[in-house]
Amino acid sequence: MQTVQTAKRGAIAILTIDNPPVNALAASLRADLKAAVESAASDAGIDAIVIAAAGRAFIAGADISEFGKPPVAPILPDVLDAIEGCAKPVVAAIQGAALGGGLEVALACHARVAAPAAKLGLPEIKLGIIPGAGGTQRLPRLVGAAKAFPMMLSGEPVSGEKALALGLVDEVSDDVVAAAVALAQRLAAKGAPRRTGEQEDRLTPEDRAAFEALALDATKKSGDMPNAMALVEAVRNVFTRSFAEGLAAERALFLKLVADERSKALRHVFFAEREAAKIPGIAPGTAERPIASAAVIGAGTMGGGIAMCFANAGIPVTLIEQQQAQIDNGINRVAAIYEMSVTRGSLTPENRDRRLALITPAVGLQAAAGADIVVEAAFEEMGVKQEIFSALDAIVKPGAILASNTSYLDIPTIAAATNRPQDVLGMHFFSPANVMKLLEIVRPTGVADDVVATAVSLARKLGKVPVVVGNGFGFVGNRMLEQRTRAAERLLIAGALPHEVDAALTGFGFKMGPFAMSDLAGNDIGWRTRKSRGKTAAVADAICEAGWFGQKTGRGYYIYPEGARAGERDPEVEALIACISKEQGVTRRSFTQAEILARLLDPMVNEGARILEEGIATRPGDIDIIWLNGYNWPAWRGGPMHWADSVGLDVIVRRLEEQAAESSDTALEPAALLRRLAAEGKTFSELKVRAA
Ligand code: T1G
Repeated sequence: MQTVQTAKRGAIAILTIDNPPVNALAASLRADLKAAVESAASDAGIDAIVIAAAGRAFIAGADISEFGKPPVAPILPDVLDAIEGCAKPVVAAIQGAALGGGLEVALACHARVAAPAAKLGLPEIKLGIIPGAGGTQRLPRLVGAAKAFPMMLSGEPVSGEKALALGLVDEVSDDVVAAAVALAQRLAAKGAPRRTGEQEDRLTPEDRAAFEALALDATKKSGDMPNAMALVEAVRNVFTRSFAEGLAAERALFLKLVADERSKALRHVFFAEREAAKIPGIAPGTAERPIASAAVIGAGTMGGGIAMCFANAGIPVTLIEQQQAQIDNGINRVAAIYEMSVTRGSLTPENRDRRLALITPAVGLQAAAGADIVVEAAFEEMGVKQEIFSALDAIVKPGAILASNTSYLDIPTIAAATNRPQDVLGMHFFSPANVMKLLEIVRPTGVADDVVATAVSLARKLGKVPVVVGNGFGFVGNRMLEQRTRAAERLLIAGALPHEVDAALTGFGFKMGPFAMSDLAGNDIGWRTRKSRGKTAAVADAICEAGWFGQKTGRGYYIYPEGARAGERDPEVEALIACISKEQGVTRRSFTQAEILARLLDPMVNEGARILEEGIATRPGDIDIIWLNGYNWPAWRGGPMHWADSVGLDVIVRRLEEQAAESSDTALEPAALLRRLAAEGKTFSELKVRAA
């Protein structure tokens, strides 16, 4: 199908790009666009050219799915040379998102008209690369390097209005094609077009100085990300090298980054996020239940945070407790969190007041009567939850959605306490609920499709990343986290120390390691859960029996000197660990960081494979999205399943077999799916998604 249609309006050729869904610059579009420009350029009846687009996006950029494959001519720079080198004026009519290569097409044009709400940006940095088709050379020539560099470093787009103020576009109009045609006619009357690459007047010594200051700051903040440093080098070339040399240097830097593992991981995340939004068996556009108001049961840390999510999204919410004192505490905690944001300057006093006014504190479940959705965030004990759901069943209106925020309890058992199991599901928020992006939507058998679709859509309105998962102990994230926690405990007994285990994960890119994290959250939380499940962990239990609950008690796995945030090694803890190793007859040995990393992450991947076998997760990419958004897995590592693919599943299987032989933990035996993929020389990414 032709991806570019040519029409004529007088002596103006209008080339309309049409490559659904977002006009990504696939090879076919590049070829059609170059041919259409060259044809119009050689048409004696044409004085000027307008490049427009159909659909919601102008051009969404290069086709990311083509990266890593052999290039297909014409490559984008060649298309842009044809545009910029055209003897007749070429004007871009930007009605929607012009991102990445899409903006680079517009930059190669001789002028640009944008709709007020259009989005213009160079987001390549978010994919671990830099603009690869002239963006680093042309954008500074239009708006100055000091304005162009931050746009490319953040990757954030600007509106048509902002682009006009920057000098990035020449006009803003609600009818971009008509305005572009008129501008093209005026330019044609002026003669030779003004080429972006030849404009140097913005590149002043003052602009250079301002850019260098920004570059120095960027080097300090993101010196460990190669693409940020490459961007500095590429933009600096606008001052130090010719346009042609700058383009060549940019291309070389870009191609090197595309081949980097970090960029491959970020491109995997781009598609995995979009795949996770596709729910097997539920067609896009399934009718949703209207959510005009909500209620949250339980005003503890989680309940308060969940209520804030609704208020922050502008949805009125009733926050309910059993007694006045409890709801007073709850609402005061919420007010204090908002106040902290106002103090930090991230929230205006007006918005604080507006959000607080949307949260109605109440005592007694009857206050949930009018809510369209009720989220239960009460004590993590099945009896308590069944009592609440049974009472709610008699109170809330027909069609109301009942959700539990439980982090691992069985949803069907909770639903069985009501006469409306088809309206009951899990909405597992992650602490702090008003901050963490991940929302596990737990879909038990028998829940209505429109309830799931409504929950997913609501999650997005709350600014969350929803991932639909099946019902099972710990669902996906916490079930895999438990494997890492057990592995960390095993490592302490085998010879590693807390700071060595933590350093392995922070060195991998996590913000914190498991022991520092446990000290932060409170070691007694895990202790209480283990006791409720009749489980033990020698070191973790001993730490708690000593009353070392973590930061809140001044010591846990580490000692926290008065007011210190970072813990220090505690000789008493290390002596305790050595004593437990001795009691268990273990001869302690040292571990390399690589060994520690493998022992922590391989069991997680193995549990992920089991989760896929059981159908608790639909895709490996869903598991990666869960770990990126719920547990701070570093995005440029792609997630546990993507990481396993990069290590090699055969390597993971072999290491698990060695660990299983050393330990009595049968969970370390490689999962059948993992063995099969490894034996077939396959990766998780090649796993076909289960049908509906
Ligand atoms: N390449 C391939 N597929 C893409 C794509 C792209 N650039 N952008 C979107 N898609 C697919 C997406 O996977 C989904 O597929 C469908 O289109 C709708 O996307 C040379 C090297 C444009 C703001 O980073 O930000 O140019 O799931 O759900 O919410 O220097 O898509 O339907 O099968 O996101 O309306 C730089 C990426 C590339 C922009 C529209 N460009 N895209 O949002 O739709 S690198 C980007 C977006 C580059 C140059 C460099 C958004 C959007 P499916 P969607 P949306």
